[in-house]
Amino acid sequence: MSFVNTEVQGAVAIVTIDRPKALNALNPEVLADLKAAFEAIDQNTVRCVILTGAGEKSFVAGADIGSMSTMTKAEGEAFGKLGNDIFREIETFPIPVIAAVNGFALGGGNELAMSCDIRICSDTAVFGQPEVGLGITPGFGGTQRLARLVGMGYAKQMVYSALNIDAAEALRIGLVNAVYPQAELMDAAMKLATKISRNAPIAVRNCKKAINDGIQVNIDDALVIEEKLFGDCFETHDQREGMACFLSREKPKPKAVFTNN
Ligand code: DAK
Repeated sequence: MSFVNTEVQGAVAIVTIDRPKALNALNPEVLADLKAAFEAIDQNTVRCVILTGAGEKSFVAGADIGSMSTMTKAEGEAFGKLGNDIFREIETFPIPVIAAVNGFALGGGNELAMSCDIRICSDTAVFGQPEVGLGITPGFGGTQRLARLVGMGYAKQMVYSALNIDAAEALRIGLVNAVYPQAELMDAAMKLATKISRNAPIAVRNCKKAINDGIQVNIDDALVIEEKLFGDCFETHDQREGMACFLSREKPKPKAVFTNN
């Protein structure tokens, strides 16, 4: 039995973490299933992924405290690496990943959402980094990605205080892009994913890579990264078709297979 289910609707894959009895908390098995689920996505046919949690209460309520409570230093380090590796795989997954945060996103849950490209949430969502209350630091990128997303001041406040914030506050500080009534969240995620999936796939992939890689380096090097990825779009089917269709006022048909020709 897997703790992660994948459903493909058209060009969108919906990946659901399915351990609702523990509020979808991440134990080593869930992390392994999550890794397997992403690796099984057919990147030739799927153009956008939605990541969410099963049930109405929780996206992911953090790393599994029961599993962690007895870990040795070596096991803790290995667990941190397992999480960091899969979160980084999601962050650098060639196609966009939308987190549809349907409830608690605490600790590893907030960190998982932050490894996605875009976060939208339900009006019931709760975000926080409670780790210091448990005697640990955030271990799946929370000390790094939160500051990059919302700025150092607010990130430090959340991490040091271990206080949770609600959906409206998450929207105000830019942790999420939009808030929806719970019942409308998945439709909104699907609408956005479908819009993304209809755009030129090589261009969308190159945009993700340009933004991700460029943010890590100085502006001069970042612009070189952009130039290279911009150049890579030329002579592709999508560039030829997209521009020809603009000129002839027809609707472009993005190519389904990802080859640079
Ligand atoms: N782990 C394990 N089980 C959890 C859980 C979690 N994080 N969160 C909830 N559950 C389980 C509860 O134990 C309960 O199970 P049963 O007792 O029914 O068997 C069930 O889910 C329902 O939870 P509650 O009964 O507590 O539900 P409530 O609505 O009353 O409260 C809550 C919901 C989310 C406020 C509460 O469950 C809660 O505070 N949960 C813990 C949230 C939390 O502290 N999350 C952060 C975990 S720490 C690292 C790697 C990773 C990390 C750090 C370091 N390295 C290796 C360096 C990451 C750390 C974390 O994420």
